[in-house]
Amino acid sequence: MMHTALQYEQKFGAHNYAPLPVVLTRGEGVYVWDDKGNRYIDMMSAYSAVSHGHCHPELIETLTSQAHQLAVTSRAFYTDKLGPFLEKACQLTGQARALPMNTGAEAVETALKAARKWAYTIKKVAPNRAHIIACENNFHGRTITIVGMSSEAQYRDGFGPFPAGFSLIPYGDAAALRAAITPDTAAFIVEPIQGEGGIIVPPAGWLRECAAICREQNVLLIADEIQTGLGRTGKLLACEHDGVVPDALLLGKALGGGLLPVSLFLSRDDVMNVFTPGDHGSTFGGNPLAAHVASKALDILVRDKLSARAAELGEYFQHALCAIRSPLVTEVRGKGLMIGLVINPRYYAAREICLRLMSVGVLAKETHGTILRLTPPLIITREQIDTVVAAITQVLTEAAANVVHIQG
Ligand code: IF1
Repeated sequence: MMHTALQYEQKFGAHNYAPLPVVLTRGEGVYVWDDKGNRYIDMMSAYSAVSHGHCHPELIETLTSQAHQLAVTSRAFYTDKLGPFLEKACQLTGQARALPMNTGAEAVETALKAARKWAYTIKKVAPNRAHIIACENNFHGRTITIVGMSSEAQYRDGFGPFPAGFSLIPYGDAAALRAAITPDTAAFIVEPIQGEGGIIVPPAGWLRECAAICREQNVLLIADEIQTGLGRTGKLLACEHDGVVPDALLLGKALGGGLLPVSLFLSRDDVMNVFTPGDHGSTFGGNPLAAHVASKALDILVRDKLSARAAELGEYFQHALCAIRSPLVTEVRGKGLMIGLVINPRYYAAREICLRLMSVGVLAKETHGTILRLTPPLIITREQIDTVVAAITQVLTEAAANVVHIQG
């Protein structure tokens, strides 16, 4: 029996997402098309994995030429593509070494393992006593260890028991970090801007203060830049806004050029050297196809100045959004092209606004019910931003007109 694309996913898939009712069939740059030929501007860019735009021609060329040559070998052997990629990533980020994985969660798990083993072998924490601090409202992935340090009930419900050795502090609170550190503390893992948490930008200088506290207490500062990194917030790394070079760094999403899952755990020599052969690994981690595509993705990021572009266009975009002055919007926040539009839940759920935006050719996704995430590909133009702002203005104006009484 023939099913529609929607029915296929509903009938044969797991219901772990509630997608918008649109079936995408094609992508090019900032645009995607559905199965009816409608074109949309993509304001999701796959949660910032498509910063280079959909099906970037140079990245497609890199992918296909390497795919014809050598794709997956395992790490049982060296390849000609992995080393140059790791060197490039280290040079760009100021880290000494990089360990390649595939998904962000795998890189996060790698960081947690490295931090614990560093604590035992270098900091001399007693066996099985290593403690790691994270922030309330964090998002670092979906594995059992990672959701074990989440404060979001839905991410944890039904998946316990969770590994011990984690505690949470309020995001943005340096005193709480200092108070939470014990002699057993191995690391503090933090997103420079909380993405899933609702595009939460911490107070300026907070990350720098955390770095100083970690340095003073011999605690590893692990920056999870899987979403904020690679130009998204207007700098190559969001840590740069506070002049911080973390002890360890996580990259993912856009690193794969919008084509492949590629992630990295980067750190200092003394941290990375805790791994000895056989300690840790991954079937696909560091494969030559992924390494070559990711290396090209980094080249394009630098050549096309996508970080500076995100800074300039993000400011332009935020300014235009603030100028809408809709009574339905309680706040516009973010940095670079990582923007959150907060919808007043008294009037609409953000998802309703997303559905209305879809009908006028803009695809966006809500988070935590009230925040519209606006994270377009970094190649977006001013003209395309103007089109999106016009669509948002139209939708908010029409939605506000439907509200019986807007309280002043
Ligand atoms: C979902 C969120 C975004 C991440 C940070 C690690 C990971 C992510 C800062 C793990 C992944 C994705 C996962 C995806 C939705 C999306 C998301 F809303 F869940 F949080 F982007 F904001 N660190 N974030 O943002 O990377 O293993 O997915 O490659 O799980 O629904 P991954």
